[in-house]
Amino acid sequence: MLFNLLSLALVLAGPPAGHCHKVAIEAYSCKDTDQVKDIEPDYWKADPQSVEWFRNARFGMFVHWGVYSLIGHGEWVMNNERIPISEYEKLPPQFNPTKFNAHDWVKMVKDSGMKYITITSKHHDGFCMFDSKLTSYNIVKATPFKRDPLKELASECHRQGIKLFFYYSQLDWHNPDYYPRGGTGKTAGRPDAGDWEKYKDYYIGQVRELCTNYGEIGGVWFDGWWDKPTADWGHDVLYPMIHQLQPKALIGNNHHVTPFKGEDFQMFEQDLPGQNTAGFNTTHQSDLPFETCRTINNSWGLNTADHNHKPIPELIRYLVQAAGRDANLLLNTGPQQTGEILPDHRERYLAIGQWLLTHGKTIYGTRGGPIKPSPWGVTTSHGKQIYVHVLEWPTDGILKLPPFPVKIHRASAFVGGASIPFEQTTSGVKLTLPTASKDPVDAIFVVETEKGF
Ligand code: H79
Repeated sequence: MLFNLLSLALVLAGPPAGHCHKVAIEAYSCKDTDQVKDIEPDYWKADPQSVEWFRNARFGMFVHWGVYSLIGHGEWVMNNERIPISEYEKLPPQFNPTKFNAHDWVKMVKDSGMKYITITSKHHDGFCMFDSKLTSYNIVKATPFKRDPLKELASECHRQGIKLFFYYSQLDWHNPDYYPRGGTGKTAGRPDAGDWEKYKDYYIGQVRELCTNYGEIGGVWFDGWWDKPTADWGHDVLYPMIHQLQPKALIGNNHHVTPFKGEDFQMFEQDLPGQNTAGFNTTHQSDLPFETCRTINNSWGLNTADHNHKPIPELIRYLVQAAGRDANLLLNTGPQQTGEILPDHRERYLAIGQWLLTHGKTIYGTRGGPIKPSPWGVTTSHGKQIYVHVLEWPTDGILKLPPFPVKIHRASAFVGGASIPFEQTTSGVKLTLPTASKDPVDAIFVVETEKGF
């Protein structure tokens, strides 16, 4: 249906054959590992202050938006419905999200208590949601919209004090040089030939554009590595290049394996650190900051059939569960083809923001623990204060905690601040929870200790 609406021929001038883009830092074209050794040590990691900022931020918005949003069957539609490139290329001429309003998005993010946005600059379908000189398969050159939404978003983020991260798919179902193919994208109709080195030039060059043309960015969030886990992806060049161009930017990669050298945070998809409902979150937990991404319904890109939006209390409790495991929550939305955020999602984000207005002190700037996540809930801490988040109320109203290695001065209800009885012995700590503090979302108590632990 959608494909029949317009039969405009789209000129798809990819990078001219044989043209090699000079992309990364000097070492790039050289395979000599000695050159890699020469890369300044500073370029292997992000500025520690911005890593600290990230750890404190705790809550961000993930955005999956692309020409797939026109179909409304999620961002994998090209692969799942076996749409060949020749058909998929009919989407960009129909993509005209004139209701996209960067100011409005960023304001909603602020009002929701989120500190950063991570948005798809290119998903697996290969279509670029930013102005790229390396392909005309991009939103400025191939759509009637002609605007660069990432530019508009970057300006608004700078204006309103929100950090902007770019999701970038290393996997590409459109570029013919993504060859040999990986595990997916085999029905795109590409010839069985291509030049992997050219693809690396292309993709690293695009990341260079993202790190050059949008002012200061918060970081780059890679995905798709798992499509070709044995390939040479040029990370030894890619990662230092990003840190050189954007010293404050954090690098993360959704490869589902132990973090690689040069990465600044470890991510988990649809699972809390330590959980594995998705099946691929078996990775060892590193010392890097954690982030977990989660869908509001069950889809990343717009899926018009998926109305299974999680209730607000469940989302708040997930944010609390993430913070209790020392992880940020990156909560996803798939905007519509018009450029608008679904009202069902907007309403949920804003409700979390309302909750954070009164409870944010127990989330932002905290660290997960010191008591490990338990069936009754989690703890977060800030200096001498330990915030006890009771998610399952104990039947007898007594919360039993393991022994504390420091003296407790006081225990109180977070809301209202009234003291509550506590008992500290060498075998453990007991808090007597007043029924008046019951809260079906999260009942928070503050334990003040002599010194943090
Ligand atoms: O962008 C969203 C999804 O489109 C993308 N990542 C999120 C953030 C995504 N791609 N795939 N998946 C999510 C889940 C499927 C993963 C699999 Fe595999 C790829 C299953 C088999 C191949 C990686 C490798 C995980 C298991 C093996």
